[in-house]
Amino acid sequence: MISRYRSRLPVTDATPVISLNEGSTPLIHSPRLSALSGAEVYLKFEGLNPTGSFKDRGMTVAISKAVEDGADTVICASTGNTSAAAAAYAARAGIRCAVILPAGKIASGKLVQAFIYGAKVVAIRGNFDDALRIVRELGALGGVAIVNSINPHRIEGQKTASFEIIDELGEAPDIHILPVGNAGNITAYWRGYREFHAADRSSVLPKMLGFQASGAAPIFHGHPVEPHTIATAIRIGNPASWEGANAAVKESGGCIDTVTDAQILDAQAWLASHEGIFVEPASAASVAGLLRCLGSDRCPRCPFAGGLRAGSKIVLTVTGHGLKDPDAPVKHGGFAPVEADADLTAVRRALD
Ligand code: AN7
Repeated sequence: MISRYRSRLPVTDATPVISLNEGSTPLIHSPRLSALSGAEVYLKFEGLNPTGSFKDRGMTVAISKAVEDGADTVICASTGNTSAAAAAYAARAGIRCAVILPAGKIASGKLVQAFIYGAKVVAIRGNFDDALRIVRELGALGGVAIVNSINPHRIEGQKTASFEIIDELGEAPDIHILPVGNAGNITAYWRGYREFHAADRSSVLPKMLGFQASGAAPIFHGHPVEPHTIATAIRIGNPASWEGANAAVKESGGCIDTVTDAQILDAQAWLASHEGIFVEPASAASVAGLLRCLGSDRCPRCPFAGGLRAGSKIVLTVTGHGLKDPDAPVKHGGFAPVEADADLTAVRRALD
C-alpha cells in the first residue's frame, strides 16, 4: 500500500517499509443495494486486508515510522482490530507489542490474533476509553511508541482507501457511508477525498455519513457516554478523533446518525444472505445506515431526503471481516444445523 501511494505518505528513503501487502481491497458492486436505493452502490470490503480489517492501512505506516524512529516496543488500546493489526505488523518488524483491551469485550477472533502474533495482552476492568487513557499515560513515560490513531501516521495510511476508490471509479462517489467508533477512519477518508480533489484527481467531494451504534453514540449526542453495543469494535464513549469527524461532516454536508443493535445484526445477516459478503457487526452499521436513510425514520438532515440525482454513486466501507466475531450472529440468529442419520432417506427428509 505504501508503495502504491508513496508520494502522498510520510515516508522517505530512510523508512524501512513494513508491509503485509495490505490495501488494494475490492470495491464490490452491490446489485441489491443499488436496486433498493436507485443509486450505484459499492462496498469497499476492508475485511480482505491481511489481518481482516482496515486497520492494516494505518498500521503499515505507523509501524514503519516507529521502526525508522528506533522503537523496539509499540503499544495500543483497542476494541480488537487495532490490536490485531499492531501485533501482526510488530511481529513482521521484529519488535515487541503490548495491547490494552477492555476485558470481556473483545470478539474471539481478534483476541486470538493478538496472542498468536505474539503480543503481550492486558485486559483491564474498564472500557476502551479507559484503555486509551492508560496508553496515553504509558506513552508519556517514554520508551514505547503509541500506535493508536492519535498517532498521525495511522490516519495518513488510512486515507489511501479514498485514493483507491477514486482510482477505481474514476471519480469520488456522491455519498460515502461508514461506521464510526473512535472516528479516525471518517477523518482519514475525508482527508483522502480532499487531497485527491485538490490534486484534480476527482471533481466531486462526497457527503460523509457516519453511523454510530445507538448505545455508543457520543458524537451524535454531543457528549461522552458510557458505551453499550453488540458491535464491540465501536463500543467507544469518548472518541479521540471527535473533531475530525465533526469537520468531515460539516465540510462535506453529511451527518452523524445512529443505528440500533437490532438494525446492525439484521443488516449483517441481510448482506451475507443477499450479497454473499460477511462482515463483522460494526461494519454492518454502514449497511444499516444506508437502509435507514432509505426508510421513513431517516434524520431530517439526511442527504437522501431530497432524493438523489440520477446516476449517483454511493460507497459503503465495510471495515472488518465477519469471521472476526462469529459469536454475535450465531447468538442473534440461533443458527444450528438440522441433524440427520447418515443415510439418503434421512438426509432427503431433513432437506425438505
Ligand atoms: C471493524 O480496533 O477502535 O471510527 O481499537 O474495528 O476509526 O474508530 C476499531 C474501530 C469500525 C471504527 N469498524 O473506526 C480498535 C477500534 C471496525 C472497527 C471501527 C472500528 P474508527
